[in-house]
Amino acid sequence: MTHLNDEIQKLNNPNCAEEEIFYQAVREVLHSVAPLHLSDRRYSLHKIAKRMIAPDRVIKFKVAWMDDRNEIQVNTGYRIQFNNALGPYKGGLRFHPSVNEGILKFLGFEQIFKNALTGLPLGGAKGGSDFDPKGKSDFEIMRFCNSFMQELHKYIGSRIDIPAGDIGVGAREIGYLFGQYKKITSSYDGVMTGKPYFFGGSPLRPEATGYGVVYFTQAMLKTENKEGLKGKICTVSGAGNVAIHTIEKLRQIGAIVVSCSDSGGTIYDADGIDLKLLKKLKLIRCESLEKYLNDRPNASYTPLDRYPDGAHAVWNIPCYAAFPCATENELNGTDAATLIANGCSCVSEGANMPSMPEAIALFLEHKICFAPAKAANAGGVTVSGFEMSQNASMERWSAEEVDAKLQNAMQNICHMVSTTAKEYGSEGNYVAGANIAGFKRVADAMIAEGI
Ligand code: NDP
Ligand code: 2IT
Repeated sequence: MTHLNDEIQKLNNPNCAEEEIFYQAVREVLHSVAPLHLSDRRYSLHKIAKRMIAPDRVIKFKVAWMDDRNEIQVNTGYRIQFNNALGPYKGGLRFHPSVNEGILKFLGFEQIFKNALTGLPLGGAKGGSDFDPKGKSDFEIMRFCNSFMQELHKYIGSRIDIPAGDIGVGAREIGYLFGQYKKITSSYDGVMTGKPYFFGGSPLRPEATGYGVVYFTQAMLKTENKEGLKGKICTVSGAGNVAIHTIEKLRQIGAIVVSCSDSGGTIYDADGIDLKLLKKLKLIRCESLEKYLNDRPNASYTPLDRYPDGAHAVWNIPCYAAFPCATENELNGTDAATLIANGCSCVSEGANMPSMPEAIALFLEHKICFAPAKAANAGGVTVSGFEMSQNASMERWSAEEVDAKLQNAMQNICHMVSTTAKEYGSEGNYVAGANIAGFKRVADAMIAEGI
């Protein structure tokens, strides 16, 4: 335990503001795994916490590319290979102006445990760039991806490190990145997941994260003897890949989804979000959500992402279940208190670490069914794992097969998380269950593999 306490102590004095978000993620995991350390001395003896917090390597590189005006632009690229105790490094790439080393370290750290929970042989990694794809032409995106891969290809491989998508990286970007990797190496292998179906992608990979969130939530509500989602009002934040497919699956099972949001504002549509319209606006045209009102005048749009008191418009809407699916730290203590006061029974995280620590504390205190990201959104990387299997064996699975396997995987994760929480004295606390179960799997492999 001294070793664990030493590591926790250091986290209270982060030496760099950029790293604070990483420390936020680390603090939560280390606090959760204290009972594990008490029950088994090996984790302290092998200094697992100290070793787990340090990424295996941080790769940082320059990405110079030519824009449409023939001007040279320079961005920074990263790949953080965090831990490969369980399998090759695996995790997405994020292209967003906010990207820095601290954000990618938090995402890579979380990915280790999420991937461990899937039960697949996958290590944890994350990467990306401060490049902003918004407003760029297809050719600019292609030239940026080509330059990015010019450097990244040295560090990845289907048995080494397999990147995928995340914010700002979808099928188009994966296509360009994969194409450039193939050109440089002459190797047609499963070095990336999230590829379009017609050249090696898995059916349902685009849908997998959002569908998985709903499958996990259904399993959690059943385990906790709570009412299901059918006929219930649900709120969703975000309007990207994860949000859209969460909304799609919620609608398929008969829930009523009344909100979505983007970085500019929030839509509230009491009649239920028009999914076809949302897809047209965000997946095809990349428009502001405000345009939703042109077709649905009875809906409302709140342009401010946050009210002056720090509350978020999405979480002001009364609901049975809330699904934060946009980005990290998008749901604060005020939002959590409002959700609880309005009778919310369940919060399920589609985004990575969307709830701030004070929000999570309130959810747990009030016995809200709370599904933490590393368990609830593991469906995306699970189907990435299925894509790797299909590529390696030169097989194609049907959408029905992938869907059945995804449902099974999310139910298994839910079972493991809830039984682990119970075993370590925190029944119903899925944060503790997910952190302990994920940490234990990785830690046991690290001990067995030696230093
Ligand atoms: P997309 O790029 O498809 O969509 C992101 C959405 O979030 C957009 O609606 C975007 O708004 C909004 N958004 C992004 N940054 C901010 C911000 N700083 N403030 C407010 N809104 C913001 O990304 P994904 O849907 O793929 O990812 C969403 C979340 O899910 C992320 O946390 C990601 O890490 C996580 N995740 C993704 C997985 C995947 O398979 N893609 C798997 C597991 C987790 P706008 O349109 O205005 O930019
Ligand atoms: O956060 C995530 O799990 C992802 N962005 C998907 C990772 C993957 O390798 O599919």
